[in-house]
Amino acid sequence: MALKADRPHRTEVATHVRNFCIIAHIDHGKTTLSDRLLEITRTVATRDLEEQALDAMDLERERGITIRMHPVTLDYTARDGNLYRLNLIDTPGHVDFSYEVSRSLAACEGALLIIDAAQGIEAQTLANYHLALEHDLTIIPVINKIDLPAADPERVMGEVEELLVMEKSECILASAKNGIGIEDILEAIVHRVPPPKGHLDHLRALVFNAQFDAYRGVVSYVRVVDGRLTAGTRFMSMAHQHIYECTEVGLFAPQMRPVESLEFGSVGYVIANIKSLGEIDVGDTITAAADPAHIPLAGYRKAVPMVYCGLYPNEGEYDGLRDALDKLKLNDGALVYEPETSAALGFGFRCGFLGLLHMEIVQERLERDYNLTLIATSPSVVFRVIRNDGTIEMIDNPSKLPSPHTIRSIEEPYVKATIISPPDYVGAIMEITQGRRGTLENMEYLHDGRVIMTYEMPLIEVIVDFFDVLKSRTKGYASLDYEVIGYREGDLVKLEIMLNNEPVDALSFIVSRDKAAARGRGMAEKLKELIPRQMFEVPIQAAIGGKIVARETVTAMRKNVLSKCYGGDITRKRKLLEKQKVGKERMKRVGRVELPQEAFMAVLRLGS
Ligand SMILES: Nc1nc2c(ncn2[C@@H]2O[C@H](COP(=O)(O)OP(=O)(O)OP(=O)(O)O)[C@@H](O)[C@H]2O)c(=O)[nH]1
Ligand SMILES: [Mg+2]
Repeated sequence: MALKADRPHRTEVATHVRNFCIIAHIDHGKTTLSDRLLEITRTVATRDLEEQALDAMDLERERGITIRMHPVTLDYTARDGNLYRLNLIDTPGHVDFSYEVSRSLAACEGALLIIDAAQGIEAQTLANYHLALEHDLTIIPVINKIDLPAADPERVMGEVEELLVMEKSECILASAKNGIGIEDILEAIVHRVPPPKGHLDHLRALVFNAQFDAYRGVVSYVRVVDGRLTAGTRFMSMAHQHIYECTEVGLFAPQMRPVESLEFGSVGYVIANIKSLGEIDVGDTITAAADPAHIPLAGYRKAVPMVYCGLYPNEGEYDGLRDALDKLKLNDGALVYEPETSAALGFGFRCGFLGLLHMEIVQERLERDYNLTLIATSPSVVFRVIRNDGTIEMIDNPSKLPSPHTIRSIEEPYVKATIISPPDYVGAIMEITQGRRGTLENMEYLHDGRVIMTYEMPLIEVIVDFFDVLKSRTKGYASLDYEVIGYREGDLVKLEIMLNNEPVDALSFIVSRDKAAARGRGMAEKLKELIPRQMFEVPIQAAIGGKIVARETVTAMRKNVLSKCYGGDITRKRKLLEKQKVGKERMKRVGRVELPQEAFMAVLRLGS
């Protein structure tokens, strides 16, 4: 279909609407600030307001982090006497979820960039700032937590001038906790963020998120760009060319509240008879079925899984795991999975995640909400393998790596990593990154003495506990952000682990050749610590291309837990046996050897 420009229409301005998102480095106070905005605009009564009200998921509340973006509509009477409708989107700060941020940006004209007054600009502050610039948003810097004794707003304003090239006078000083500066923030949104522009007719709406509800089907989160959506509107999804009839539109207030219509410029939800999330894509454009637009709205970055691992259930739980993954997938577009079999672990799934935190969260939800016991294999990236005959294969599981003599080259994903740290730790950072094949691209000193270092590094080196090591070596002061920049050739080999003289596919991993032998030794030592003694001797070997590079042995022992009970108290004995059973649940029998979950994740802890 040739793209025809949409007919010119008169552009209107929704004078009293403002759409903005809240972005920041993790923990700088986005969700707490949202609380204050909900409170001051009486969107939620103070007595009903729980802390971090928008973090609705159990996991979000427990961990104190935002995982999902949350839209909410506020009505605010400004100092100029006018009533404004503000659509706010709270976003997650962790690097794994930066795609959630890019979704939110596409629905807004402005962004509040929150900066912790004690910590200053961190790696994700910069990353989010650049994302907001790419989307042409008006950025309002908010220096939060000025109530903290360690707060130094002057210094942070200096950083804003230096790094964000914005005026000091544009900064708003605030404390989300103590309610300082909240009205100034609202006024700045009203006066600095431009109102949305669009056409009165000729419906176009951007689907920036979608959730599945068991009773109502798909709830699409939309930003109406042109025209109007009402119950009864027949609309078409431009990506799939399917036509639906809208049954309800509404606002997030913060619960879903039906309204008569969503006009251009507004943010809300749409319910139609959409049975599964596969029928509508996040990033899709909704248009009127009777008079469709020709050009879909520009979307945002799609979520690409970066990290893969195998998830293996206990015996008899395979179907349960499949159902649970199907259900989770309904509300987690970034999760991918497909069945896989492992010689060692049996039937399971190969799953793809945005990063390690995402992986942890999915695993925790599967275990908790669906009552499964899982063994996770060590995380891997996707390698690009070029065979001698020129064919290319994408390998997300080290055990699937073809035999070395059929391979011309192996390429791996690289990232650009940005680290911000006080100068005292530069030496430590250089040491860590060098050990991980990082090359320093740039190093800059800020006025406050801190250093911004930019590295190019293989992604696998970043996901394998880089962040933990960085945090511990810099006493928690360094912050990290990274983005994938493409594939590069590497001198890579597969390291195989053998237990009891049998290779265990689930323990093999791909590593750079010059580090392979050392990693093999580290792995063998770690496994020796982790594998409980069995009734027989267990040899552990690490091999590269059939050549053994390390060997350890777990000596045999007969373990009798009951020997601890002197008296004949049978309930006590039962308790002990029960306890042992619980301890065993996370064990997997591989050949004749019982392996604990930690053994599969040992690769992750080799660096520390
Ligand atoms: N002292 C002080 N603490 C604050 C302030 N604002 C937020 N906090 C605290 O900072 C921590 C993080 O706050 P959140 O609002 O969850 O931060 P966030 O930016 O939403 O975090 P993520 O969504 O996980 O990126 C919490 O313990 C808050 O209580 C403030 O103004 N002053
Ligand atoms: Mg939050």
